Amino acid sequence: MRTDTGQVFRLEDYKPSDFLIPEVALTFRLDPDDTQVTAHLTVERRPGGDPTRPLVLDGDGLTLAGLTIDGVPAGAEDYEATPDALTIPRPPAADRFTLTIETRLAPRANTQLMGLYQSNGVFCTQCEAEGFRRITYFLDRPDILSVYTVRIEADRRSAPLLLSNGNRTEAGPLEDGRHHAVWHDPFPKPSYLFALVAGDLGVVEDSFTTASGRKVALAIHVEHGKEPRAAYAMDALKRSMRWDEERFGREYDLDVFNIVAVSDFNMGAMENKGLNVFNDKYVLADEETATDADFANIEAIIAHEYFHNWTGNRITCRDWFQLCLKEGLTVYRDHEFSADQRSRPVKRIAEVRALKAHQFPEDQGPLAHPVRPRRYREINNFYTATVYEKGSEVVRMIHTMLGDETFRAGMDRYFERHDGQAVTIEDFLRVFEAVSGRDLSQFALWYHQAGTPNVAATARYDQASGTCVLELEQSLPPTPSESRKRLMHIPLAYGLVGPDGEDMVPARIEGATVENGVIHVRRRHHTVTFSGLTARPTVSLNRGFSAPITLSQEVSTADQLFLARHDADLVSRWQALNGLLSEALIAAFRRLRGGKAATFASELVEAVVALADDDTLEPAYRALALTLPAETDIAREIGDNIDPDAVHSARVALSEAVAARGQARFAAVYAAMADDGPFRPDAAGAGRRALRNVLLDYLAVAEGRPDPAAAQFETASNMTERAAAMTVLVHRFADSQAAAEALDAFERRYGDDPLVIDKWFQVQATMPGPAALPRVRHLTGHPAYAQNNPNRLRALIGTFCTANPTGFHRADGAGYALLAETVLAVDRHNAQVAARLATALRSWRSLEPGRRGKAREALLSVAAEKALSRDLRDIVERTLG
Ligand code: B3K
Ligand code: ZN
Repeated sequence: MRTDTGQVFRLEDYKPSDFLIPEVALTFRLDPDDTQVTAHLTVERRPGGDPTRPLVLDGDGLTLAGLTIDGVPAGAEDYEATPDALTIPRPPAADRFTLTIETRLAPRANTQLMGLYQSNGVFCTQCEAEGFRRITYFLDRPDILSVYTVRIEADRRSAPLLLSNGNRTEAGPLEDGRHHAVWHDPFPKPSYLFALVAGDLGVVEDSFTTASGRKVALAIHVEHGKEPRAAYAMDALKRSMRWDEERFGREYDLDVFNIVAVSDFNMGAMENKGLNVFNDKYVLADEETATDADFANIEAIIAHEYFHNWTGNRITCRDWFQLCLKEGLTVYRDHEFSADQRSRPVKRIAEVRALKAHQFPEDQGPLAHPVRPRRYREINNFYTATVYEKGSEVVRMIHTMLGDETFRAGMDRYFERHDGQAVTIEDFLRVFEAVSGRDLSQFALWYHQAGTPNVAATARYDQASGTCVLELEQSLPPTPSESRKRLMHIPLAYGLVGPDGEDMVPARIEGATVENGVIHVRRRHHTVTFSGLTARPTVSLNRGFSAPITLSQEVSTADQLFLARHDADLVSRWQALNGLLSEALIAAFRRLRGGKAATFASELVEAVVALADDDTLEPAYRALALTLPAETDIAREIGDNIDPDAVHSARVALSEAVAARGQARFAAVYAAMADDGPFRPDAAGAGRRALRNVLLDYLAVAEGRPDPAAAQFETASNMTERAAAMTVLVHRFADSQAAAEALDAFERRYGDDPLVIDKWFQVQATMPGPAALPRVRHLTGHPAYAQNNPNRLRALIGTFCTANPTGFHRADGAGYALLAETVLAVDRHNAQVAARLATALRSWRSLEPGRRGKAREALLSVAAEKALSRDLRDIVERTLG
């Protein structure tokens, strides 16, 4: 575990290092318990650097086994080595010198899954953010760019495959059943992009010819026997490579591109240059074992890591405060890719839902931080929804303001000007200012200020003059350590929807800059006047979710319903309906809390039902619109004093009302959406299955018995249908024979396939009500469960704590106790995963007093532990505030 010195890193303290390391030659003599690493570093003094400064290399838990300086073994007075640092107080005076550093590692014992470790016997590395310093002493910071040559030696039988970054330049046998390979990566890169893999894996091979005619060998390495399950990932990779050429003019630059899937991985995947390492969950898929959601995730993550080759690798971050420079931008690029491959409005709605479900609560709670944070204690805790998802929204806003052509010109300029550099958000914004001639200084606050801005809006229409006056007022709530906020530049896309559903075009607009359907809100208050209108418009605001804000709109239910039916923008249409549903659910929650029954307006229920057979809308869209706001969404909208049981009851009541009214129509559409041909994981097929599965839930609710779901479970020909049926059974009819039988059948069929059993853990972990907790505790003793595997832990405990509001937030606090106990146990072997799990309590302050007190006790019990990792202590202390 890393030493927690309590040190805080600050953006304003950034200083270029006094030394550079242009070349690195690494030799690994791999052994599970005693790997020898020899790092031969070419060190240069940075021109202008301070010549009297010592050279201090970062380490993390290292033991120095040997050191030479310019080829001469170092004497005791020449250096000081601790687990955390190697200091050379008086480095050679020359401009250029060499260091040869030897360290010894035990990959098999590395449970943190950072640095060099073993997963199922496969040697692999994870270096972002600061894992390279667990391999050797180094200037482990992203602005040190080096050319790497890597020699790997290993046992030939257990590790026939030897991979590192770049192109392979040499390979051959050694004595004693060992062999070696040498890899050279000609592109200077930061240490966090270094990777090595050695093991015995199966492979799927293919090739890609770039736009300029270069042939690239592609390979995806997976466990033996799982090769057929990598076909979709390979297809997604080739589509990603083509798309980046067509959309951004970016070609791949090495002769080979390798992807390796491992089963022990702290997160989703890693974009190491030429050698992406993946959590196997995001590589392996076929219709029998993966759902449509899995296929979509694989497509998105394969694309994301590939796109990093330009946004992250060729152009990297100057320091970790700039993380959003690569992550926000690359998420934006993978969102656009998925939108182009699938349905744009459906993709956008899914993004908005994810943003509201994950980023909004972060931004509105104790862990709120700017897209570009100014300080951190542990950088791994900043791979957040804010950096990634809000970071992507900021790039999207730049695109919205500049339009396709100028945005592309800005990106082209960014690649041209900064290729091979480690840069900042300021560099990024500057290229867009240059190509557009705009001043983005106020807009830049999106990177600097935390919190979700709110825009309050009212519209009034004056028939006599044909004018519509829109009052807009922005506000930004205070967030931890930022009480005073500056006014933001908010690009608010809008439409004036006429009585016939067509957009109306006003003759004149005054009161704000309005261009291309976007109102630029820059002051606290704007009065925007649209004149020359022939009828009363219904104002549609924040179309396409152009800005990641909350909107408080004084608008009648009739107008909302009108937009829900007629807005030309499908995302806004969904937002209008979703807004109405949220309001209805909040009202029902309040009635239930007051001891009354929940009731719902029949026109709202009918509006939902009518979507099911609206053939003008694609099935995927209908499926999304028929999905009621999640319990966590309702809770977030309510804001404080949350009683999760009442939220749950309100939602159940609304689903019963919709189910009862729609039953006959739902049954007809359910039948019509049945698959008619072979399984296809594409958007159209997935959309039909999604609609069918939403309707299945309603049908089971309407009938009040598990039969429809049991029937689908029996006859399902793919995992999407099977898992959905099992979910309806377990969530709606937990005590039924049918639910028990489905769980048994699923376990028998997939018992030895960990990724599939994760779905079985998940469905039980999300079972509503107090019975989930004993079930989850019991499952921790299941032979397929393993707390030291991040996927298993997340499937069971992670899912329980983040996606089961009534189960986790049991009034007796037993859910919080389970979390505290698990977090402490995991922290002993994997700090990063423990810290991530602990964020499940980030919204504890919004609970009703009884639960709030119990949640606080659980957090305090964790904080009281003396030997916490830096990762976990940082999260727990910030959460407590
Ligand atoms: N860059 C990695 C994430 C690394 C997380 C380190 N704690 C994957 C990605 O965002 O593409
Ligand atoms: Zn990324």
